[in-house]
Amino acid sequence: MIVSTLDITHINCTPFQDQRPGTAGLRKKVSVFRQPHYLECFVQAIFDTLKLPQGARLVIGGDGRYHNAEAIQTIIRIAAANGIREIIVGQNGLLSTPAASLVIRKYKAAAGFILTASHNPGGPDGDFGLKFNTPSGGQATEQVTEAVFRTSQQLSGYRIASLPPVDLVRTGNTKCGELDIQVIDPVADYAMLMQELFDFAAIRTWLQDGHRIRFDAMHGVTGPYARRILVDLLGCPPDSILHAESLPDFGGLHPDPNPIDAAELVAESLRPDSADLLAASDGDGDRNMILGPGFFLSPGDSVAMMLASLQLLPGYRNGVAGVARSMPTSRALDVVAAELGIPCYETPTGWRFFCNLLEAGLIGLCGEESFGTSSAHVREKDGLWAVLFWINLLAARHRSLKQIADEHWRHHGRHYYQRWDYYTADTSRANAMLGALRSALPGLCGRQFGTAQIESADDFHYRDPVDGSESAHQGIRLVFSDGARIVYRLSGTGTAGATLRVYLERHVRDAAAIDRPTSEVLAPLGNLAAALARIGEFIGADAPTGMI
Ligand code: G16
Repeated sequence: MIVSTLDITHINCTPFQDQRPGTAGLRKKVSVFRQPHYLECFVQAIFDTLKLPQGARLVIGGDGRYHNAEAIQTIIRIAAANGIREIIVGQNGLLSTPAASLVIRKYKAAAGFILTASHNPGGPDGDFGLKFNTPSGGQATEQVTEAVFRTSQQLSGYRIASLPPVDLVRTGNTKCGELDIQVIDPVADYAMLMQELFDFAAIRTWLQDGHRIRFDAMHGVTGPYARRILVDLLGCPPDSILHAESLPDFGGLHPDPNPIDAAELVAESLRPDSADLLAASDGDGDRNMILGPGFFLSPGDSVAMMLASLQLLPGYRNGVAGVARSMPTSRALDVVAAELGIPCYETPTGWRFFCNLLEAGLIGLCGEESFGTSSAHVREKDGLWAVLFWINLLAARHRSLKQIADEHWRHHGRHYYQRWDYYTADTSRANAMLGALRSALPGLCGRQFGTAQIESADDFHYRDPVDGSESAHQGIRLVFSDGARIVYRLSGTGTAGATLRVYLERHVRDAAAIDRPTSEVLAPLGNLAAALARIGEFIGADAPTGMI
């Protein structure tokens, strides 16, 4: 029992009813988080639920978005009042999400707070978010986040210590009474780990041979990481990095590495003088997009091709015990896993569902359609890791990205893949649509459409193989006899209205048909998906509001 000499106050307030975390933490408009007591109550609900031991160590860091600086000071004061005695925080409050996961693991922290709304826009009118990770470095499970939500609804107030603002600009140790605060270089541990996993010497040689890369940090947290690793350690010219400065409003950009939001990079890839590899990461550095000259690599293909070449890279010479993908992600990974004779697990959307599998050693590589890929080196998805993986692979295989993809597709067939999004301001309409579709499922199975039949129609239900926990209603899927599949689910990361996501996939085995435009191949399936779910009728949208 530690007797505190800190000046701690209990503030009474009315609980907030809307603090249910979504796919990855609690995400709300900045204005919501800035309401008096809002952040404080959510943080208190986390401490009340986690019941960390007195004197525990905590990691704090974020993507540098607007409101991070103030929020970090608040979290430090509440943490101190709740018995935390050691805090590790990234310099200037920065830690990319994968680096935070690494720091939590490496320094054996009891928990970590990551201040991010990931790829969501920032700034005073943008989004803010907070997620908390466990000692494994992974996000809290759905059961824990639900418990936090229940606690938040019954809270009578919060405890807060009176402390001067902590200087986050200089690295080093500070003592505030019995509280020890260590401000660390956010990049050092991460850069060290990357050098263990990848062949930096081979990459340097590849770059010296005249190959070029281009990395778009989208004014998110990865700028300083890319500068240290790509420029200082690998020798890329500084102008290889685009939007390198971390800015609180991401320079007004939408920091989401996809062909729509990273259009500038896509345009560069189409120029005759394109770099050999172009890549982008998001606000908090956990997502990645990979491009080659005139070529976009879909995330589902990326993880499948990574598995196929895994053992060429130093950190992965022994292969992996298994792999996993989220259910809506393309089944390209399954095909490679089957050939290698290793299991491929199918989980609900959300990186947290991979964590038990990683922790139990059942998998060593996993990926999602939402531009997330990672391995067992941390317990979050990792944008720069994926970029380094691909650079290392190009250097090791002496092939272009497109050549690697073509060879892969000729061998395994191609999984054409696209996501159609439909936004509605009225969440009840989207829920009504999914409800109607769910009721229609029994009648859909066995129905014929052209030359294909629906072989199975269900609402994905997951049972975690490690702890047996169950997660219901994780997406409606229709599997067709001709290699096509449609999946419907609602996004869990938005902060207003609802976005219906419709995932379209068609596996084509014929080597003569692997080079067709994706939208041409999938348009009929997308139209069928809209008709079957009566999207126009329920949501009032005749066409998707976004296609990725
Ligand atoms: C988050 C999760 C991802 C998940 C994605 C899905 O990504 O971390 O695991 O795939 O959300 O988003 P949605 O529910 O909108 O389809 P991030 O990068 O926002 O943390």
